[in-house]
Amino acid sequence: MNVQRSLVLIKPDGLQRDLLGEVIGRFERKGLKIVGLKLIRLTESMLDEHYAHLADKPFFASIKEFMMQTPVVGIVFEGIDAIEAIRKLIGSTNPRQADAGTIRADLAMNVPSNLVHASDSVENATVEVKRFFKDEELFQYEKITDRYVFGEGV
Ligand code: IDP
Ligand code: MG
Repeated sequence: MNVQRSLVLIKPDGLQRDLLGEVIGRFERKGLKIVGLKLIRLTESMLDEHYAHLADKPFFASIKEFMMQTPVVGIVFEGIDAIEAIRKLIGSTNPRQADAGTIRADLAMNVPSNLVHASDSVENATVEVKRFFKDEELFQYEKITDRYVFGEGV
């Protein structure tokens, strides 16, 4: 059973548009377990690391400014193959091209404010969880629904 942890950030547009519950609810209903959850005030140095792969893009400064407009909600989810499952739930980067039924397709209309960030690989998930959460902010616990959600692990 390939249990993974993945980092999700709900961006300032999610907070401003009162979509925190809607977004978190979609992950909850899927069966992803919340093992860390908090508001985070992002700093420029955190964003320089987090968006390092975009440093040479013309929109780099504006995306960092956008991400600092309000606190973001940071969540660490746990589940079988959670990284890929979450990327499927959020949809592709451009909300207008994302598959219907995904968070970005259903709730957003433009690329910078596409509501959520989610880790895209095992390597990035490990680094990103560590970037935003201390060990003591992450929890391990049993839920009575685990047997239904995890089943035999397939
Ligand atoms: P992802 O969030 O789907 O993984 P990335 O390519 O990692 O997409 O880009 C990170 C974030 O940067 C996107 O979610 C989006 O908010 C922003 N972004 C990506 N491309 C553009 C662009 O062309 N213009 C403005 N913002 C962009
Ligand atoms: Mg990305």
